[in-house]
Amino acid sequence: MKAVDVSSAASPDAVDRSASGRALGGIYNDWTKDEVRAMYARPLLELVYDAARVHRMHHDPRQVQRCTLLSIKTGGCPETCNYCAQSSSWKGETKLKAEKLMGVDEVIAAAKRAKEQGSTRFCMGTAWRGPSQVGQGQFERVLEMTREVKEMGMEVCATLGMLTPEQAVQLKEAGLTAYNHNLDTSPEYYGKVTTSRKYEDRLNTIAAVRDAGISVCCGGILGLGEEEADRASLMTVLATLPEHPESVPINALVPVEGTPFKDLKPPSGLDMVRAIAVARILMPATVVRLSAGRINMSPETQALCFMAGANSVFTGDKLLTTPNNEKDEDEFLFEELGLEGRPAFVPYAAGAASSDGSEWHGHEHHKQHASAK
Ligand code: SAM
Ligand code: DTB
Ligand code: SF4
Repeated sequence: MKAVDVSSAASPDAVDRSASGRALGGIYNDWTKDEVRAMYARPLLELVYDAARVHRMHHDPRQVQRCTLLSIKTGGCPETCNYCAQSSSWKGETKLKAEKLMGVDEVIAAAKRAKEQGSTRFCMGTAWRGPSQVGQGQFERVLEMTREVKEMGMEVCATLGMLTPEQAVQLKEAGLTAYNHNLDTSPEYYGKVTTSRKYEDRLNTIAAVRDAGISVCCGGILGLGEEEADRASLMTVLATLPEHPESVPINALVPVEGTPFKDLKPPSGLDMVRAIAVARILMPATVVRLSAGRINMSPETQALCFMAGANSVFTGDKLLTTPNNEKDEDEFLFEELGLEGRPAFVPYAAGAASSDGSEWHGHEHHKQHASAK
């Protein structure tokens, strides 16, 4: 058989450049909307190929973090997010019963179960406009939950709505690793998603979280009726924040009966793959989370999402109010794809230490493990 000469096919460039001419894997905060739109429009497999290369420059591609969500205060929310099961505005139609804030012991028991099942991040959600809406006692209780989950050696994340800078500092002092506050969609389309708050309110909370030294978890939802240009615009906002969010969840709309968006068509699996690939190239060091909507994805689509750079999923039988993938099914998926859990507190790749200042003791082991492959 004739040998194939590959010498002329190898790239002579020391720096691997993407279609935009930027160094692949470089951390940039000055992406333009036009560049991101062009990236969004690339042939999917070319995009995924570049994203997979960026992924390998900053992450161990075999590691996918298991995270567990718990709705610690369900329903009765005064906000009007049109996708959400928990707004009190359509409680007559969703039939979702508002519950009280859970007790500390019950939450810690759930966190322990999550840890036993391999989760390294525990995220607590409240259907609040923000802690200012409730009495100080309730916020204190969330601070106590935060302290106790942190002591268990898990990353602890909360999503409590809008924060004041003082509340962000209190959460930091309690040991909170990350705060989730999504921009959901583009600034241009946001008015179609909710009118009870402004995009700027979201950006202010994100800035308060960053200033308090808590790591930022901020992403969006696909399938709210937006155009592809809105998806590119959201990605541009995220990738041009003064620092990239350490965590970017990409959700597919889960249409919930009784909500204004109940009849919207969720994005396709390949729409999710494309969004993940774009997020990976724009924010190379970030943990990109394949979030809501995974329950409707085939193993093959999920595999493409991991190839495109997703390195986190939610595990456990429930997200906040909607069902999640079965445990057995997820275990099988990890096994089939050769994936392993990502430990807690892997340093944020762009800036050495994770932004909560904690050390990751598995680092040496991780290096050996990674180089042994
Ligand atoms: N109330 C807080 C807030 O809005 O920031 C925290 C909880 S809220 C439910 C957390 C995030 O879940 C939202 O920002 C949204 O991105 C996502 N989410 C909520 N309902 C969803 C749905 N039906 N489908 C997909 N994502 C959803
Ligand atoms: C995020 O971006 N997705 C998670 C988490 N952050 C809080 C929530 C998904 C919720 C899906 C709908 C539900 O279960 O109510
Ligand atoms: Fe409330 Fe959050 Fe749901 Fe909006 S997404 S209605 S703020 S719980």
